[in-house]
Amino acid sequence: MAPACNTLFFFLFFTFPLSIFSAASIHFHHPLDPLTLQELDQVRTIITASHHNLTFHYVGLDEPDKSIVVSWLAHRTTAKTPPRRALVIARLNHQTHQFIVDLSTHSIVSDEIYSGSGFPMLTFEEQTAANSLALTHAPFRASVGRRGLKMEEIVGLSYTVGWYGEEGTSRRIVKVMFCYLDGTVNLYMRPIEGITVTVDLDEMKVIAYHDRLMVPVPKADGTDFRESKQKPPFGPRLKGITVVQPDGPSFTIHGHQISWANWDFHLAFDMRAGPIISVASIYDVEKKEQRRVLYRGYISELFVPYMDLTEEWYFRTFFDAGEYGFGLCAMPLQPLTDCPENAVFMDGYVTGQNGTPVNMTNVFCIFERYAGDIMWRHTEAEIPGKLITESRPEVSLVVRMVSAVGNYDYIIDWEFLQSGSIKLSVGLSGVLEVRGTTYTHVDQIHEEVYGTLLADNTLGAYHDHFLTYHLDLDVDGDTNSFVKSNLRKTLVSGNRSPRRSYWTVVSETAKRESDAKIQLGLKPAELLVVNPNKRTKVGNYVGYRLIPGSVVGPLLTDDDYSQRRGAFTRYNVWVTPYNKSEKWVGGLYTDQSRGDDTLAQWSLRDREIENKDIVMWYTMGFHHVPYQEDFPLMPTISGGFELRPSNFFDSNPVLKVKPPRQVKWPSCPTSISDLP
Ligand SMILES: *[C@@H]1O[C@H](CO)[C@@H](O)[C@H](O)[C@H]1NC(C)=O
Ligand SMILES: *[C@@H]1O[C@H](CO)[C@@H](O)[C@H](O)[C@H]1NC(C)=O
Ligand SMILES: *[C@@H]1O[C@H](CO)[C@@H](O)[C@H](O)[C@H]1NC(C)=O
Ligand SMILES: [Cu+2]
Repeated sequence: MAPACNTLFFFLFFTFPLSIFSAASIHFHHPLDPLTLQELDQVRTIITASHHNLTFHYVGLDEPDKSIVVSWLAHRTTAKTPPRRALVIARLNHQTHQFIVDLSTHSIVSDEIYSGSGFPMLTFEEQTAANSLALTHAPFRASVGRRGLKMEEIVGLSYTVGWYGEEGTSRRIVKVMFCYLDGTVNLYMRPIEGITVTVDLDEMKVIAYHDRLMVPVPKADGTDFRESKQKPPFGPRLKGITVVQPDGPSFTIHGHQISWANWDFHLAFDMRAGPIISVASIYDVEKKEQRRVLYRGYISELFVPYMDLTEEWYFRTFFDAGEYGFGLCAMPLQPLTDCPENAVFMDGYVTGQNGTPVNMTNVFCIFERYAGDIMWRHTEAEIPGKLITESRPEVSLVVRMVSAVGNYDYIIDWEFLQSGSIKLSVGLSGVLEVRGTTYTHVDQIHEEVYGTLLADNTLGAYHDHFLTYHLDLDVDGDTNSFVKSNLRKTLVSGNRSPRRSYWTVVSETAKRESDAKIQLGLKPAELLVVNPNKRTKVGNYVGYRLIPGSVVGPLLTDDDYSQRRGAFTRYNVWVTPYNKSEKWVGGLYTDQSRGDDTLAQWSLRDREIENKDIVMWYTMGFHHVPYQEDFPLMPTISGGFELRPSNFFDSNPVLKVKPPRQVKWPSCPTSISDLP
């Protein structure tokens, strides 16, 4: 949820030698490959040749049209890669520019000035500059003196300010808030309340200063999370544990294309979205063909509104992807702890504010998961004189990224199963955003405090996390329909049966967008994306279904300003016709947006979605009421959902999956019967 995910940034700075990018060969690319370091540097060279003093806020692949990608895939050995293009969003003279750069012709194809509401993602460098500026602001230093705090122990953090109904043009601003170290590295547990420094980012000037109240800074004691800082008593220690693959992994990676078991997909890194999974297809052994499942899937936005109305808090309604860059905040994964021993790692590249590419090492890990679970089993005990047991271990493939957006660490997993399922999960760890208070015991509190008292002087604020996924399923082809199969309670009349009631399935195919806006709740329904032009042998439409996780929806009113900006959370499921430019549910320019470019607005057109290329948007989330166990750092809490084949295969696709080869442990018995 919050600001300044830039701790590691400066260690990772990368300057590309000039000689390499001119020799860059571009014809080996998959059309959806992210821009390479060479290409990113080329983008910088092309743009800065004609534009000076601009700041780069986003650089990424301007993906080719879907039809071009699909036809490239069909002839991939012979087809020429479509021209490589970059989308660049930059600020220049207080204006937002949107450039398209063609890397094959080394030219700027278009340069549009955006004049609507909202601003691009913040850069690390401007946040750092704003924080430093705030720390040197004389009235701030006076406030610090009054509080008896040490200047050198203070850390500034840039918070996006949202929009609360202001009219007219707005300035691009952040509010810098402060935390205190002095005996801990867990600075978020030591907020310095009451002070707000408002900084104009384009001018890089302080434009407002408030010191409203003095509240004790929570103590450092007990906040540090590092092993070296922990004092006894300690918990029990487990024996060693790992996953061993003596023959290596069962997946292969060619560039960004990953193949494992029956799956084949493309993995790209984007500085806004983080991981993007594309052109996922599964090999059907019975049909002997590669079948399309998902054209593109990624997290379009993470909306994190806080519920505290105090002056230093009411505006904290963050859009982590659109404001801070979910990819930009990705952190190098730690071998052996973030990912198991059998993981392989992949780098990603982002662009710094001056256009310089940055190598983010180990941004993804890819590994096979074996956690002792069962893929399928059955014991047949009903045949007289026989006991037949058959079972298979579950082994899956996981792609992981961790993004540390300020205090929060989001663990993003895409898990592919041999059964054809894709499980998407999000783990939340890291530290809470807390408010300093005078209270040290709940019995002292007789006012609304918008949170839980977690420790002395420490209130954990109520908030939500909403993650909206873009899921462009292309089940066996582009043209799909969205089907809602309601499980309907039916009463039995007359003497038809001794039963009084039963339930049955009543399916409706959504014709238009308005038919597919779904607030999940107690009414059971199966939600399917089917191909109405393809049927199984017995005649069912081939499909995939969404199996939602725990259901969360907004508790704010629709006319609340932050909820207008986050209106895409109003429904858990939306379906829209595919449109290449409808990518970011909170709008392309999310910082200080006014809700005029959200999924909720797009879908007001109520377009036709039956037997069309459609995109499903799914919002999962968490209402977060903090508990004391979340202090000083949260054990991971997870949520997720599943995309599961549903009449996609003619029968169980993993019946004939053989168990993995047995691993012989050195000097260990391979089975119980080998034991002496
Ligand atoms: C770029 O910024 C620098 C420093 O602010 C200034 O000296 C220079 O004139 C600017 N160049 C242009 C082309 O605006
Ligand atoms: C990025 O950094 C990693 C680790 O230092 C290195 O192995 C990799 O080659 C770098 N990537 C490029 C393209 O230079
Ligand atoms: C695609 O979406 C954008 C933004 O909503 C809209 O302006 C444009 O008209 C749409 N294109 C088509 C072909 O519907
Ligand atoms: Cu939370």
